[in-house]
Parts: sequence; C-alpha cells; structure tokens
Amino acid sequence: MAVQQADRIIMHLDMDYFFAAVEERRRPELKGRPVVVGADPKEGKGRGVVSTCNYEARKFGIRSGMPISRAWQLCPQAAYLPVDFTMYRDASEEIMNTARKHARKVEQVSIDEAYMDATDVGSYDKALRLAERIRQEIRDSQNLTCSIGIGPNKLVAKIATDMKKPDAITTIKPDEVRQKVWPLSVGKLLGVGKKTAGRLREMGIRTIGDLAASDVSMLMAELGTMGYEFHQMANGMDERPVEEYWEPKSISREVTFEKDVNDANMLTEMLGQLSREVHKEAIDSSYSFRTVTLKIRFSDFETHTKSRTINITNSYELLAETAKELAKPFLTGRKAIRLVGVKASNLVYNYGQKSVGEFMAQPQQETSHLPDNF
Ligand code: DCP
Ligand code: CA
Ligand code: CA
Repeated sequence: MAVQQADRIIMHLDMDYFFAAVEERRRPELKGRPVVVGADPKEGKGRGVVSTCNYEARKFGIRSGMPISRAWQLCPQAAYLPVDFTMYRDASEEIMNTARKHARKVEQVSIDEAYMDATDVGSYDKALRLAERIRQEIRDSQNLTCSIGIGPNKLVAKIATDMKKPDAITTIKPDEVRQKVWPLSVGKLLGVGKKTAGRLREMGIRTIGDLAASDVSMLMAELGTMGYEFHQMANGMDERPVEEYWEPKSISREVTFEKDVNDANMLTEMLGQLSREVHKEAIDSSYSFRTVTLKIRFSDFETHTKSRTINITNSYELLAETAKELAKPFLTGRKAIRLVGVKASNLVYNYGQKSVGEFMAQPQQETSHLPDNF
C-alpha cells in the first residue's frame, strides 16, 4: 500500500538580483542606475558573460549568461562590476542564518536560494506571516530584498517565487495549482529546457495545463520515463523532502567474515550479495549513483579501497560488475581476506519515480560559472 504523505507547507526563498543587489548595497550611489556584474566588457571587446544585473539593466534586455559584449551593445552606460564572490558568499551565509532562525528545516540549494519546511506552522495564513517576518528581517539586517513562494511542495513553492519578483511573497495552495500553475509555459518545470519544450510544442503541448491533460502513456512513448515525471510535475506532484544538510551521501554495506576467506568464488558471491543490498537501499530511497567503491581488508588488517566513477545508473548489474572488477586484483589468494565492502556514492535523487532522466544530473540550471563549491 502506498504511504500517504501528510500535507506539507513548503517555502522557497530566492534573493532578488543577488550579486547586483549586494553591489548596490556596497555603493548606494549605483541605485537607480543599470548595474551589470560579470566579466570585464572592455568597451565591447570583452569575452566572458554576464553573471547578473539589476532590474534597471534588465529593461535594456540584459540577462544572466549573456555575452558581456552583447550587454555592452545593449547598454554601454551601465555600471559594469567584476564578480566579488567572497562578498556574495558572506551575504549568503547571513541570509541563510536568518532563515534558520525562523524555520525548523532549511535546505540551501544555491548561493541565493533555500527551501524551508514550514509544515509545523499549521496553516497557509501562518506560513504567510512567517514569510513576511523572514523577508522583513532580511531587509532590516541585510538591506537586501528577496522573494518567497509558499506551496504544498518544492516544485510549486519555487514556481510561486518566480511568479512575482522582486520583493514579493506568493502563495499557491494545493487547490490553486490548476488556476495559477496550469496557464504557465511548460518551460517553468524543472528539467524542461528549450529542447524538451520544443518537442512538447510539436506534440501540441505548450502550457503546464496541456501537459497535465495529456495522456501519460503517450508522453512516455515520446519521452520515456521523463514523460511520466513531467506529467506528475504538471499535476503539482512532488514528494522531494526538504533536506537540511546537503551532505554528500553514500550507501554502503560491508561484512567481516567469521573466518578469513581465501576462496575467490565465495568472495565474488559475497560482493554480489552486498551489491544487492546497496542497490535495494538506493532504489528504495530513489537514488541513482555514479561512483562505486570497493573495500578489502586482509587478515593482517592491511586495508584497500578502490573507486570507479561510471555513467549515472541505478542498475544492479553495473554495480555488482564494477565491484567485482575492482576486487579482481585482490583475489589472487596471496592473503586471506577478513572484510569486504561495497559503496555507492555520488548519489543523485531521482525526481518523482525510481528512474533515471538526464535532467536529474542537472537539477539546477543556474550554475553556469559559479565556482564548483557552489
Ligand atoms: N548567476 C551567475 N550566472 C548565471 C546565473 C546566476 O553567476 N548564469 C549568479 C548571479 C546571481 C545569482 O547567481 O545573482 C543568483 O541567480 P538567480 O538566477 O537567482 O538570479 P538573480 O538573483 O540575479 O536575479 P532574480 O532576481 O531574477 O532572482
Ligand atoms: Ca535570485
Ligand atoms: Ca536563485
């Protein structure tokens, strides 16, 4: 029987024109002028891209990710500033600390963005008041504005944030998904990029409502498991939890033999069994993985670990085969083995269902040239 998840209230917070806003705060004389943060424009000959720009610059058509030379063409009179990542990260930390004061669970998902689980406040009215307090406190303590979305899950909360910006709070209750989300373009859904949007358009699907009304088996025939996932999302379904710590996770099993083992067949069989258990946990918790690690400890406690990174997968065969291959050099019979272990890491959460879609590897679309640690 499927477990019915309790109704949740999720908030999504996103800072307004973040890098440029922090720059405006440092130099108030910039306020009201177009401000572009990014590569040096070198009077239009610069290479590199726009990180972000304030809303005045957006009126000229400047956007994140655009070549800086193009931005210069559109608006040479803007203030062009280099990226000062340390300063933005400091501001980000303060903002996340403010959020943590108010919400029991906070999951930071990028430098200027976080989900909060506000289920325990009990109602959408109270969640709205909480969001107002958070927005006010960020404004008072940081002198920066943010936008907050409130909804029954991460997906809807994020769509809510994007509906009204800057400096706004938007609520989408479960019974408002139809009215507020369905008219939006499919491109608003996680994982629907230009290419997929184009394919959907060819199928006559433009809005999220069109997608929700489409036949799911037809979508799956066209798009595979992604078709199923998009259909779920279009119907406002998203079970992903708010996870407080974004720690690199792994799933592992190991066994210490009662008596040291020297029989390669028996060891190979044990690796198969351990892989079976690791695989089951990965599937049960909707994870795929990229890295397989083998651990071997000999009778004299000499211990080795060996890892291999493969294409993202949730296949038992690939896991077991990789573990066995990694073990081969150790199964020479030279020394008896005391312990073997198998670990799957580099986990990727499978949105919605237990399948692998390419979009899972890129849950965020805004990482263009941020350093790797963000
Ligand atoms: N960023 C970047 N390169 C991109 C996109 C974003 O360097 N292609 C950086 C600069 C942004 C920050 O990440 O300030 C946050 O990105 P957002 O997508 O949230 O955009 P902004 O906060 O700048 O604007 P908005 O008010 O639309 O959220
Ligand atoms: Ca933002
Ligand atoms: Ca953001």
